[in-house]
Amino acid sequence: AFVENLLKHPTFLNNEYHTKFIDETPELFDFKPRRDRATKILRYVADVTVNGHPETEGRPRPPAGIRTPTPPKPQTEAPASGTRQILEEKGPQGVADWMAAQSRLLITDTTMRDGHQSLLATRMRSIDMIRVAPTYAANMAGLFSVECWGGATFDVAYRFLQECPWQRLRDLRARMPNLMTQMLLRASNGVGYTNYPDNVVEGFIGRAAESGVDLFRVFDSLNWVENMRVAMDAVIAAEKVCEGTICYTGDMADPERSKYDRDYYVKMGKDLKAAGAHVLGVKDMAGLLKPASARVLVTALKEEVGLPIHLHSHDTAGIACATLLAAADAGVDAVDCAMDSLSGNTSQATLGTVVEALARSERDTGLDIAAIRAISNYWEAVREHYAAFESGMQAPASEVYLHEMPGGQFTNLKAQARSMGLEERWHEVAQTYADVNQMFGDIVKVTPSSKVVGDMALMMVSQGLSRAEVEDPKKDLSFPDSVIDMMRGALGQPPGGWPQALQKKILKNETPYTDRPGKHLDPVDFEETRAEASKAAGGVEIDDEDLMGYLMYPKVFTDYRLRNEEYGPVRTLPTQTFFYGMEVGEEITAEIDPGKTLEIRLQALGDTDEKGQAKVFFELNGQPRTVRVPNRK
Ligand code: BTN
Ligand code: 3PY
Ligand code: ZN
Repeated sequence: AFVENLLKHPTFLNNEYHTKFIDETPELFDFKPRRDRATKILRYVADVTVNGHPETEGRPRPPAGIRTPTPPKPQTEAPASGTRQILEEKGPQGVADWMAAQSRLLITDTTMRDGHQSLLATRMRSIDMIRVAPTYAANMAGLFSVECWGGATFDVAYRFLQECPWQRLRDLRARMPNLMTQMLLRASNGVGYTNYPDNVVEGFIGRAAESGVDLFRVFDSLNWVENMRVAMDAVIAAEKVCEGTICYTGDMADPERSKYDRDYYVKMGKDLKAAGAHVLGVKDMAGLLKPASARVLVTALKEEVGLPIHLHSHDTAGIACATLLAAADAGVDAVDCAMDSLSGNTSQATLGTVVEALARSERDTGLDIAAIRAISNYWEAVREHYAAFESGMQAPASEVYLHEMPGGQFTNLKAQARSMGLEERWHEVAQTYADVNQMFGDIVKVTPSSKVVGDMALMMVSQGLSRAEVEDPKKDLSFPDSVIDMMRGALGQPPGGWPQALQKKILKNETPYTDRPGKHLDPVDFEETRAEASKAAGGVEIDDEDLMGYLMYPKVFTDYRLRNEEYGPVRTLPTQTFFYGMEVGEEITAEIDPGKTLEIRLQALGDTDEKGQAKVFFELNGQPRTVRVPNRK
C-alpha cells in the first residue's frame, strides 16, 4: 500500500521527488490494510448472509433451493454475420438502406433493457445477460438489434446493483459480435433526469460509441427537435446509427386531442430527417398507439418522410401485438419485442407471438421459433430470481388510456405511492396524473417529463389538492423542485409553450427562458472533474468511462466506487448470492477474471461477539477462511 501511495503521488509522478520526499510526506503512510478481491467478496457474502440485502428486505422471495439457470447452447461456434457487420462494412446509412430493402419484418429484442426496466424495476444484473449473450449471437443472428443499454439501466447498475454499466456494455458487445447493440438516450438529458452541458452530452456519446453502442435511439422528453441536435450530431460524428425518435402521445384519432395529430408527427419526422437521422424511431412509451392509428401513422411517415421506421410500443393495455401487426401491414421496417417470458403488461409485445403471427406471410421475420422458446425459457428461470422486484401487476388495463404513464414509470410510481401510504388510492393517483398532464398543457410524458408529472400528482393526492386549487393564483403553494425547474425551461419547450398563468404562479417573478437549456450551461472542464471525482472516491484512478459516470451521477458514482473498494467485484456473484447471501453447506463459484475462479463454500455461521461482530466460516478454493462482519440485525 505504501508503494501504491508513492506511485500515484503527484510529486512522485512529476519527477519532483528528492531524498527527503518520503520523510516530508506523511500522507504516504495513510493506508488501510489492503485486502485482496477474494477477501472483499467474502466480506460482501458474509454481510448479506448475516444482515440481508437492503433492496430485498421485506419483499417476496424466490422459491427455496432456486438454481442458477443454464442458457441454451449456441448452435454454432462461428455466429453468422448480422447487422453489426453491415454497420462495420457499409456505415450507418448502409444499415438504413439495407433496412429499407428488406421485405421481412425486422425485430429488436428489448429484454435486456426495456423488458426488465418495465417489469422488474430495472434490477436485472449483468451476469444474467452476459451468460446468454453468446446464444443470442449464435441462435438469433437474424435480429435487427439488441436493446441492452441506456434508459434507467445506467443509474440502476451503479446505484442498486453495485456494478459498472460500462463493463456490462463491453461484455455484451464482445459476446454478440454480429448483432447491433442498441441504447436509449434521452438526448440532452443523457441517461439522467436533467439537461447536461453540451460537451458532457458529446463526451458521453463518444464514449458509449467506443465502448460498444451501435445504434442510438435519441428522443427528447418534450419532442423538441431543437434540443436533440447536439446528441444527434454526436452520434452521427461517431459513425453510429442515429435513430431520431418521435415520442407518441395522446390519441391521433381523437379530434379533441388535436395537438398531437397526423400532421404534427409528420412534421416532426421531417425535422428529424433534416437533422440527420438515419432511421426514424416512433416511441410509444406508454402503449397508447392503437392498431388503426398505427396503420395511419406508419403510412403517413413512410410516404412523407421516407426514412426506415422503427416502432417501439408497450403492452400495458394488452394491445401491443395488434398494433405491431397493423404497423407491419402498413410497411413498418422494424419493431421492438421482448422475449416471451419478459413481455406483456408494461413491457413490450411478445416476441415469439409476433414471429409466429407472421410466419409464412410476406413479412415472415425469418427468426427461429425453437431458438426463441429456448431463450425465453432461460429468461423465465432468470426472472424467478427477481421476485422481489415484481410489480404485482396482474393484468393489462385500459386505464393507461386515461393516465398515459410510460411503461417504465408505471410500476415505479406505484411503488412510490405505496411508500407514501397511497397504495389504496392508486386509481386516484392515475386520475390526478391525467389532470396534471392537462394542467401542464397536455405534454409528452416520458423520462424526465413523466417524472415531473408524477411528482406533481403525488403531491396533489397526498395533500388533497384539486387542479382548480393548484391553479388558483390566490392559493399559496410550494411546488416540487422538478416542477419549478421544468417551468423555468430547464427541460426545454413543449409545443405551444407552457401555460402562462400556471407558469407565473410557480415562478413568481422569475423570468423563464425559452431557448435551449444547454445554452445556459457552461462546458465542463473534464480534467478538473476527473481530479475531483478521484478525490471524492478516495484517490482511485478515474478513466473516461468513470468520468462520464461521475458527470451523469456524481453521488451515485462516488458511492459505487467507495463500496467497490470495500466489497470488490460483486458483479461476478450469482444473483441469488448477491441478493440473499448463502446457505450453510452451499457452494458457489465466481469468475473474477477470465480463468480466475473463486470457489466459495459457506461452512458455518458463528456467534456474534461483544463488539457486535459475527463470525462467518468459509472455504475459499479449499482453504478455510474466517470473516468478521458487523451484525446489524
Ligand atoms: C445499497 O447500498 O443499497 C446497495 C449496495 C450493497 C450494500 C451492501 S449489501 C451488504 C451490506 N449491507 C448493507 O446494508 N449494505 C451493504
Ligand atoms: C427511459 O427513458 O428510461 C424510458 O424508458 C423512456 O420510455
Ligand atoms: Zn419503452
